[in-house]
Amino acid sequence: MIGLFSFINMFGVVFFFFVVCAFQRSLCAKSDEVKLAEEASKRYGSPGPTIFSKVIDKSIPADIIYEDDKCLAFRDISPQAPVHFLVIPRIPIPGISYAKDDDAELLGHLLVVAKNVAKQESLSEGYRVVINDGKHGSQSVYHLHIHVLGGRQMEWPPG
Ligand code: DGP
Repeated sequence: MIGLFSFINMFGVVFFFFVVCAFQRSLCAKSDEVKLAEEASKRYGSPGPTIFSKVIDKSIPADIIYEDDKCLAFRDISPQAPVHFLVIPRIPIPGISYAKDDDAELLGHLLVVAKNVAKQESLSEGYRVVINDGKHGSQSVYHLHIHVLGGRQMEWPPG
């Protein structure tokens, strides 16, 4: 009987420990996103969260084809070419026109990732890299993103 009690107690302690760890992990993941959003709002104004924040925190599904500590690449939901992916920074800069001069390293990193993922996607014949900005640029999601389109012949000028 005592043996059964101590088994149940031990199981309870292990279960409690497991729940606390899981809770702490989820708090850490969230606080990273919150920290980035706070930093972004100080540097770039107060952008509202966009759908891409949900892609980053994985609360909505996306076909993510690359990620590191600074950025993600994922397939566009409405592809305009056989291969069409977006590269976005984790920090929610609203658009390229909001970027600061000292963001040069991050902006360079996004382009290097765009080039590497294009290679990973076998775009050996070339591709187009596009950043839409603001109203005249027909930007629809106000979280900086680089479009990479390939797998067909592109035309010029763009519409
Ligand atoms: P732009 O017009 O440059 O702001 O392009 C925004 C792109 O984002 C557009 O091509 C469609 C894509 N997009 C919008 N919402 C989602 C989404 O929830 N998931 C994915 N994968 N792409 C999205």
